[in-house]
Order: sequence, then structure tokens, then C-alpha cells
Amino acid sequence: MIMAIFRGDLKYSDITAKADFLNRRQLIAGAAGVGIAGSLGGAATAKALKYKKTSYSVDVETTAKRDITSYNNYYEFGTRKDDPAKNAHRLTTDPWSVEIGGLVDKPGKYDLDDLLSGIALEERIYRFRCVEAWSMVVPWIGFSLSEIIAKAGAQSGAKYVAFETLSRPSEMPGIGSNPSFPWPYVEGLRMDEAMHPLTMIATGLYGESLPKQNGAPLRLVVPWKYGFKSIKSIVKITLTDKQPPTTWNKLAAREYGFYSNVNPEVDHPRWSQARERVIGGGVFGKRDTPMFNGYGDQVAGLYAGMDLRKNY
Ligand SMILES: Nc1nc2c(c(=O)[nH]1)N[C@H]1C(S)=C(S)[C@@H](COP(=O)(O)O)O[C@H]1N2
Ligand SMILES: [Mo]
Repeated sequence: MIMAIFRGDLKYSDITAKADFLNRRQLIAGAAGVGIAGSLGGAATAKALKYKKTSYSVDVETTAKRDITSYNNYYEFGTRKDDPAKNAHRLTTDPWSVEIGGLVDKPGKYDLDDLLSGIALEERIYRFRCVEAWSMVVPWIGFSLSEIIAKAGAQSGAKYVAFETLSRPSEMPGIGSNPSFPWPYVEGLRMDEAMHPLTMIATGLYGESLPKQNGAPLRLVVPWKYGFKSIKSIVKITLTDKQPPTTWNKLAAREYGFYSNVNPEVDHPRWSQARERVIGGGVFGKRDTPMFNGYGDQVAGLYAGMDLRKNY
């Protein structure tokens, strides 16, 4: 699999553009830094959001906005880490609608504004751990996925939730340049994972609407799972009684399972998952990866009695 090769092939130069970590903390502290970060994050279209803080946040320093918005995985815009920030400005995110269907009482194509109406936005500072063994800490703005599932009305037979990303080759150059990739990008969760309050839909970060390279206008965030579960630019949500296919599992089933919970004890077949490179953390910025990415107290119960080696 070509994509599987990209994943193992990380050079140090991919980690932080031009050794920015040396002065990043000064940069974000000063007004000049905000300007620089803003211009990289697509500030021209960013809207300030109204939100409350929540108790779900971890109390750790957040990764610089510059890193969060310039070191991305979003293959619809290319496979290099800097491709999404270069190319995603092409994406039309307004108007946007999400088709919600399957085992729901109120299926239909929901206009984004209708879908979000009445839902209060919260800031949640979450750890984010990519399967490639790097991590960030992101101040997302959003809400629990369960709130929109409640709007559509889950039926009792629903056991899984399937998600689909927009596939629009005219605005997503990575689709044309990777025709063998199984577009559209799809993901899935078990129903109890989807309903867990930590599982969120993000519509923003750092107090502003979501930059396009991070999955505007709405993306999933599941903080105890590897980053690829956090599917971007969602256009379809389907409740189903069968475990849905997921993109990375289709590409390399042995390497990427359906669950993909962060687990330092189960190595990727081609690299260890025991430690992680902290993006922006510099040469010494490595840390041990905690079980469930540090969210074990809240989520371990979802997997009680399951063999986490088999259900990787
Ligand atoms: N549609 C889509 N969603 C996606 C991806 C992608 O390529 N396409 N990449 C995933 C991976 S591997 C990661 S680590 C995260 C990266 O999110 P970020 O760029 O906001 O850090 O998005 C995930 N969601
Ligand atoms: Mo990832």
C-alpha cells in the first residue's frame, strides 16, 4: 500500500517547519506571533466563536496554533504535512449540509446552521495522538456528538455510526493525484463510543471557526483513539446495525483496526507506539504515550472484557 509507506517514512524535517520550536513560545506570547499564526491558519475566513470552557479539558500547554494549522494529515489535499495548509483554501464550506440517515427517526439532509442551532459551543483542550507517533494538545471548539445524534433521534437497533467526508475532486487536489485511494474517506464508531460525552464534533479551534486544513466546517474528534478516527469535513452520518468499513482498515487491515484506541502496549507492525514526539516540543520533546491517550478513567469501561490486542 502506497499510503502505508508514507506513514513510516517520517523525516525530522517533517516534524516542525524550519525548527520553529526554537522561538515558538515567544512567538505565541506576542502580538506579532498571533499575526503569523493567523496568516497560516487562514485568518481571512476565520470567524471568532462564542463558547464556554468545560471540565473535559486537560491542564497542559496547548500546541501552537501555527503547528496545529500547518502540520496536518488531510489526504484529500495531498499527503505531505504542509499540503493541506497550502491547498485547503480552495474548499467551499458554505453552503454545507450533512445527510443523516439509517436507523434514525428524522433522516434528511440537514443544513449546517439548522444542525448546529440551539447547540452551545464549548472549548475542550484535548490531547491528540496520531498513529504515526506524534502528538499535539488542541483547544477545540465544539460539542458532544451525542447532541446531533439526539436531534436525528437514534433508533434502538442502531449499534454503530458511520461517517463520510466530502469527496469533491475539483476542490480537493489530493483526490486526483491519488486515484487508487478508496475515496471518500470513511470512519466509524460503536454506538456507545459515539454517545460518550468526550466524543466531540469540532467546529473551531483557538476560539475561531475551524481552519479548512483541520476539517472545516465540522469534524469528529475522539481523543482516546488514534487521530485517523477523527474524520474531517463530514457530509454524511449513518446509524447502522453493522460495523462500518473504515478507510485505513481497508488500506491495511493488519495495521489499522476498527477500534484504534491509543495503546502503548500494542505496537504498530512497523513501529513502536510506546512513546510519542510532541509537536513543537523540540529535540527533547518525547513522552511516554499513556493508555487510551490519558482518558482511561473515562473510557476504559467501554472495553471491559475485550482483548485489546485482538481488537486493535
Ligand atoms: N477526511 C479525512 N479525515 C482525516 C484525515 C484525512 O486524510 N482525511 N486524516 C486523519 C489523520 S491520520 C489525522 S492524524 C487527523 C489530523 O488532524 P489535524 O490535521 O487537524 O491534526 O485527521 C484525520 N482525519
Ligand atoms: Mo493520523
